[in-house]
Amino acid sequence: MNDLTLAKSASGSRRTTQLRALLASRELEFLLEAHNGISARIVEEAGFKGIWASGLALSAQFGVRDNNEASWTQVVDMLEFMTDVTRVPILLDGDTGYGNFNNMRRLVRKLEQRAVAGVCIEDKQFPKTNSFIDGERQSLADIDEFCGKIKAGKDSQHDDDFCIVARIEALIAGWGLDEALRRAEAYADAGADAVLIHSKLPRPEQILAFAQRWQNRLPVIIVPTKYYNTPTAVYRKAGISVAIWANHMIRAAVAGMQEAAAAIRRTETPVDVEDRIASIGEVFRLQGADELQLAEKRYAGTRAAVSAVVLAASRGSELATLTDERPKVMIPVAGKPLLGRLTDEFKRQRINEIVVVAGYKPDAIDVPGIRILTNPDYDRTGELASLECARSRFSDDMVVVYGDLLFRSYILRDLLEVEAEIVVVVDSAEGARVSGMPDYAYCSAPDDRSILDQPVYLTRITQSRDPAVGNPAGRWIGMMRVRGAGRQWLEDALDDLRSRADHDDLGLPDLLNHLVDRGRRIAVHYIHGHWLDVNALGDLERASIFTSGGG
Ligand code: SPV
Ligand code: MG
Repeated sequence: MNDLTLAKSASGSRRTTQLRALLASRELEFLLEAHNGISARIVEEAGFKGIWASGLALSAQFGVRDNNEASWTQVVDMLEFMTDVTRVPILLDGDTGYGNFNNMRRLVRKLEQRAVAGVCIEDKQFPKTNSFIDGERQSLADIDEFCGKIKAGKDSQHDDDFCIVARIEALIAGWGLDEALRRAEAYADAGADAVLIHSKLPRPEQILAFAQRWQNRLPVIIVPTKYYNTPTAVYRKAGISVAIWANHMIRAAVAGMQEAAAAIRRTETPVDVEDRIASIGEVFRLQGADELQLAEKRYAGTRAAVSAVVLAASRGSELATLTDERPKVMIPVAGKPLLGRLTDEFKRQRINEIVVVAGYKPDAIDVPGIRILTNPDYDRTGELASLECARSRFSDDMVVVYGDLLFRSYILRDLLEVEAEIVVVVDSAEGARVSGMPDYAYCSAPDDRSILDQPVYLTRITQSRDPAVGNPAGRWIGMMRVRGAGRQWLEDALDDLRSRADHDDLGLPDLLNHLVDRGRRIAVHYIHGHWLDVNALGDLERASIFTSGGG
């Protein structure tokens, strides 16, 4: 459910129609109070078929009294937040209608515009006071004037099913049952859709006496705040239509907040309350954060999250004493470790899930924002085994890269634009200085920038030139992207290769060759220089020139 603006329910009926059905239902129905968007959502999720937008609770969440201190437009604005995030009908506690018949007319029109299903008005004077504060001292509205307000409201509604509930305060104000019934008759004649009979006694006898004499001429709504412990079977037997739990969400929120505030203040830490309060994730869920992420993919052209797997297990013993205490990827280049430079590049492309497979001296890896996994057999296994170590963190879109690479930012940025299941980055620059063991890439076509968008596929990677296969089109730089079905290809290949006797010696080129042999199309993304890897001491000087903009 995340069309947050729908006025209709999942069943397709309008909220007004649903509220009318609740009032007409032969079952006892329940509304629960809500006072803002998130509480409304919680009430709906709990399974309530309707919401009571309580004047008391709405005032309280604003931090003001239930005396019409909040303006009615402030109330209606809050109702819009509530109807935006729910589909069940909302019955507004509209106090006295916020004025005379004319204010009532405007109120009804505004409520319809905001998808509120009905309004309950009480026969007191504006500004009202909550019924539980000196109820006897409150003067009731003149019956004729109040009937005029009901009629004006009914005449203003555009949707026939919009409900106007007439609330009778005669019992609260100490007038007795006969006056309550006299008023109920008059309000029914004026066109009310239901009556709400309110009582502040701790037992239900007043409302039961009313119900017995009223005989359901219109549906009867009750608010068992003071007589809350009456079994609901009693209401069913009395033929009550709707019981409203009128203030329980604001009271739950107040108690929860007071407890948390006191504990955090007392202990100077949220540690004690952390497990008792909602997680941030739960708050995001109630806000519908997931829906926005989906919408972003659809409308904002935002690419799905890409992750990175960095293979950084080897010591790099060619780098002599520089790696006595740290793996190669932690050697600083112009003051920053290689791995730090690499993760900076990822972050620049909003790749934030970075898994580094360490091996040699993993504790010496100190780079923020990465997840370190370890290949315990790094000294007798190859890159394939390290990649296996990261398998539990594979994602549907990931860049796999050697940890000793330095490259210009555009190389990764452009790679992220390529639409292929698996794509390898191949440098077609002739005569690039080579240290270590180059990975020669043989491809279906050479790098020809005059032919745009020509798909090129990998045919083989070898570590020495192989005249039998022809001329290499360039060097694989040790970076690839795997996405969509490519992830399954990769995992299948890892499974296939596990049974090979030489498994422990295998590297990523063996994996790529196996994929090619299996008929998988590995796309080639050509670049022309602008990268280097660090294999030997001489590379470090080049690396430092490279990072200062040269190379
Ligand atoms: C409300 O919830 O604001 C009500 C019910 O009007 S009561 O507080 O009982 O008056
Ligand atoms: Mg109220």
